[in-house]
This record gives sequence, structure tokens and C-alpha cells, in this order.
Amino acid sequence: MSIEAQYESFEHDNSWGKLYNTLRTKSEKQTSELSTSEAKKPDNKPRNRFRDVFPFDQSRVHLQPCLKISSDYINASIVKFSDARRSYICSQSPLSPTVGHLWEMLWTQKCTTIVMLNNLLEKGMPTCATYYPSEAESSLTFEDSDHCHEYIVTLVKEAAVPVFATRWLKVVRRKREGDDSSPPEERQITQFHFTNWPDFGVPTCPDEFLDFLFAVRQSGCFDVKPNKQECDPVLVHCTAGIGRTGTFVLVDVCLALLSLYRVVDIPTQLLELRTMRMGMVQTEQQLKFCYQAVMAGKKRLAVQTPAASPSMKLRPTSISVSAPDGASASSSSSTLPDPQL
Ligand code: PTR
Ligand code: PTR
Ligand code: PTR
Repeated sequence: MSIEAQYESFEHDNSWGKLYNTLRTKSEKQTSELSTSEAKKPDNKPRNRFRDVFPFDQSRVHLQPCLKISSDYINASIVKFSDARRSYICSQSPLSPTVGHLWEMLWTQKCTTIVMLNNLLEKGMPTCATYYPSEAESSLTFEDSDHCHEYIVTLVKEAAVPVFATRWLKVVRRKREGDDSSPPEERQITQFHFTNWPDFGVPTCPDEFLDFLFAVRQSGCFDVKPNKQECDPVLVHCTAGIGRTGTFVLVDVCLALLSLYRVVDIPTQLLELRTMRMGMVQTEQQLKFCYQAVMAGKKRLAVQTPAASPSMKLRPTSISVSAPDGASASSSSSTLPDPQL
């Protein structure tokens, strides 16, 4: 069944809640054996923002403490969709003691793009420690987990449109104790910050969200380097890193799969996503929004990629595309095509 037909059917039967609960139960069963022991170690407790949102051990990001003194734990998960050629790191927003860990992770995982979906204050409560400067030309300095390096983060430029801001950041990493053999290194990081998405809610309309998603895509952050299977990881975070983050990733992955294979099953991809980070997509409204955004995004992509474009043609036979009612699109080819945008 097409996404449109599924959508109409869930609307007609008013069965979004039923669908969401069925998927939630299925994902609980699928992941019941996955451990979260590192997250629950007493030493790591202060590194978790919430007491019920943890990365699975098997897909957690490991920090790389240079002296191997402190824990390598951060509440962040590696989320890879090889068929879609996508790689993300999904995380909670940093707490004051973990801001340096966030920069250590960005640096060591070679992330140069950040997608931020929460605001610094929500319902009057701080929901994210300050990890980037808000004044142009100003800098903030953070330390990695073993206090070996400093990260000096400067806001180079900021541009804002009604629902999102783009910030260009410069990051310099340098050894704390003088070590002439390793001069400071510098990288550019781009942050895309969607500012109109309440916790447990949805954006005002799919178009507003798609303007944001397409701006992120147009930056080239999802381009796949030669001889790589996926793009370099893009960091996506909100407050807990599951509701809004899960919604963003699910829509982007489904649109990438649609461009590549012309067919995708949203529930199948959500179940896959939930094997990599728990609780991704937190409400039935967020799930319904994913359908709406994928349907609207599909139309936009069709506009941007005329049917004559070779990249829109159906894939070669080495790529098997399953029926849309269940199994996901899969590929046996090591040379996957590039998704549109
Ligand atoms: N709002 C968070 C929550 O309820 O999950 C706040 C919180 C986070 C409270 C951690 C307590 C926490 O730690 P502990 O489980 O040790 O009390
Ligand atoms: N214990 C928290 C709560 O239920 O409020 C966990 C939580 C917080 C879960 C925020 C999801 C949240 O939304 P998001 O992932 O979009 O920040
Ligand atoms: N506060 C969130 C909630 O109660 O919905 C925290 C949470 C996180 C709950 C994950 C459940 C989670 O997993 P699932 O949605 O698969 O039950």
C-alpha cells in the first residue's frame, strides 16, 4: 500500500493511536534483549539528562578519553541506514558537565554539521547547556573528558529566517599542557537550529519543516565521499534526543529511500530506527506528522528532480526492493547511488 493510501486509511479509521501503540509494543519486543548497562553505571548517571532515556550499549557513541582515565560514556547513539546512505549521531542536549564531551564527540566522530531541534529554554526551564556562543565573534572554551584538550568555539556568523537559524562556528582544538609537537587544529561546523518545535509536539506544518530539512540537505552534509558507504555522521539533537530527533531522522531517511528506490514503508523504518535508539518518535501525532512530511517532501523532490533525470530511474537489479507492506528496501550492491539531495 502506498504511503498516501496508508495515510487515508489511518485517517478514515482514526487509528493513529492504534498504529503507534502497535509499533511501540513491537519495538519493545524487538529491543527487549538490548542492554543499556553503561548508561546506568553510577559514575555515568550525572551524564544522563533523563532517568528513562538511554543509548543501547551496542549502538552508543564511545568518547575517546586521551588518558583513558574517565568514562567514555555519552548519551548519544550511532544511527546508520546503509540503504539510504545516511549516518547520524542522535543525542540528548548537553548538560553543563557534558558540554566538553559533546565537542570531543563532534571532533573525534568527524561531525561537521549539527541539527538542533529544541530551544535553550522550554516552558521556562533550561533544556540545553550553552554549547555555542550567541554573540558574533565571541568565543567559549570547553574541555574534553580527560582535560587533555580545549575546544575554543567561535560564532563566525549567524543567519535567521522565521523558523530556523543557521550558525557558522569555528572550532579550534588545542592541547591544554604545552605540547609543541601538536599544533592547534581548526574546523568549521555548521549548526542548523529549528526554533519552532515544542517538546512532544509537531511543527506548525510540513512545509515549514521541509524548508528546514531541505536547507540542511542543500548544505551537502549528506553527500557520500568516494569509497564510503554512508555520509559522515550528522549530529541531531533535541532535549532527550528521541521525540523530535526521531521524527527528523525518520522523515529524512524515508525521503532518501524514496529517491533511491521509489518505495518505502514508514513503520518498517521506524522499527529499524528504534533498534538503534530507544523511544524514537514519541507520540502518535509525531508519527502522523512523519507521514505528512514524507508525502509533501515526495512532491517537492518530484518537482526538483524531473522524471527524465537518470537518478530518478528505478534501480538496477542488484538492489532488491521489497513489498511496501513489510520488509524494507535493501541492497546487495556496494556501489549504491546517491539519494536526491
Ligand atoms: N526530568 C528528569 C527525569 O525525570 O527523568 C530529571 C532527572 C534526571 C531526575 C536524572 C533524576 C535523575 O537522576 P536519578 O535517577 O538519579 O534521580
Ligand atoms: N522523562 C522525560 C519526559 O518524559 O519528559 C523524557 C523525555 C523528554 C522524552 C523529552 C522525550 C522528550 O522529547 P524530545 O526527545 O523531543 O526532546
Ligand atoms: N518519557 C518518555 C516516555 O515515557 O514516553 C521516556 C521514554 C523513552 C519512554 C523511551 C519510552 C521509551 O521507549 P518506548 O517509546 O519504546 O516505550
